[in-house]
Amino acid sequence: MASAAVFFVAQAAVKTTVKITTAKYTVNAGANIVINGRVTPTMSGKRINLYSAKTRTGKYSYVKWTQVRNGKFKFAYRVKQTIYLKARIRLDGRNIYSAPIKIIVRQTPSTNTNTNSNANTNTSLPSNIFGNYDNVSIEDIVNALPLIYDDSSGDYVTPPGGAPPSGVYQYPPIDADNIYAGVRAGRLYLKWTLGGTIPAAVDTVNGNTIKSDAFNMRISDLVDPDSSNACGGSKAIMQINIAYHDGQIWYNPWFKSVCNNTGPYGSEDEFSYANNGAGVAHTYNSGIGKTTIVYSFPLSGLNIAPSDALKIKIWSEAESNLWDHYSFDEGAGWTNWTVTGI
Ligand SMILES: [Ca+2]
Ligand SMILES: [Ca+2]
Ligand SMILES: [Ca+2]
Repeated sequence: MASAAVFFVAQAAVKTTVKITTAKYTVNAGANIVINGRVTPTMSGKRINLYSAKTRTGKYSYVKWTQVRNGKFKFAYRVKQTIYLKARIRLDGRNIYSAPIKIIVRQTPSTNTNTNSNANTNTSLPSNIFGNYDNVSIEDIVNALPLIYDDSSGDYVTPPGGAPPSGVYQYPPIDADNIYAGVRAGRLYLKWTLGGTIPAAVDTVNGNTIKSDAFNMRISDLVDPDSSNACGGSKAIMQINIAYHDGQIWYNPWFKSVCNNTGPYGSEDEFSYANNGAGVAHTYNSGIGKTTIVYSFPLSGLNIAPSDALKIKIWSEAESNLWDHYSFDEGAGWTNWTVTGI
């Protein structure tokens, strides 16, 4: 996978400025641009938004966000076409804008088989789907996955932060119902059944524009994960999010594993892991337009193996233009899970 490093430098003393040291980069279509940033002072927990535009002076649209950890932040952005990116940092109530970085994309095929080429030809899929997905049928795997967690339906909860003051909205596409998981040929496959259909176009509801639906799972190998001082007892965290922006829909499955720091933490965003990587959304019979989401990760990246006796904890969330947690669902806490080959 091609990657490139682009550095933002923000200096916050009396006057805050944002400086970009690399303003142009040329990569192949489908490459994963890694944007590393440094912030001074460290400002842990500060949110940084990434925006994209088709021209330097064009309208910039929100792509994704991350948080500063120990003075650093990082975005991974998969590029399809020549584009401009910039990060927006909010400090002391003011928005600090960076200058645009031009990402020039050569339209050559990527050699990464996990990379979406948008040339998938299933006629049921719109042409505006991007990210890491594969439309080839894996129904034999999906149908063999054992149930690992049975969540209730319609059981939305309000998380500690980011929710509307009157409580979260009920948004069926993120309402976890059942979760299935199993291993074949070195990959962990996961399937969630949901309370509603994942929208095939940007969804506007209750005056909110839904920006992403995200499904999360943490893995622990501890008897009592919550007593751990290392990444909340998690040896790995997995997410798939489906993001809607610029008329595009993006599948973003990712993982982090092998905790490499210890608390006390200001927030869970300060957990740090040695490994991170991407997974694949399997969209033959799930994903947008369906009431299920199926995705997979390399077992080696997760640092787990068949027969491992572990624990899992799950949650899911929808982000809107107004609320980080427009809707939220979670499991009942740490639940035993034995990694099963299928
Ligand atoms: Ca549920
Ligand atoms: Ca259920
Ligand atoms: Ca629940």
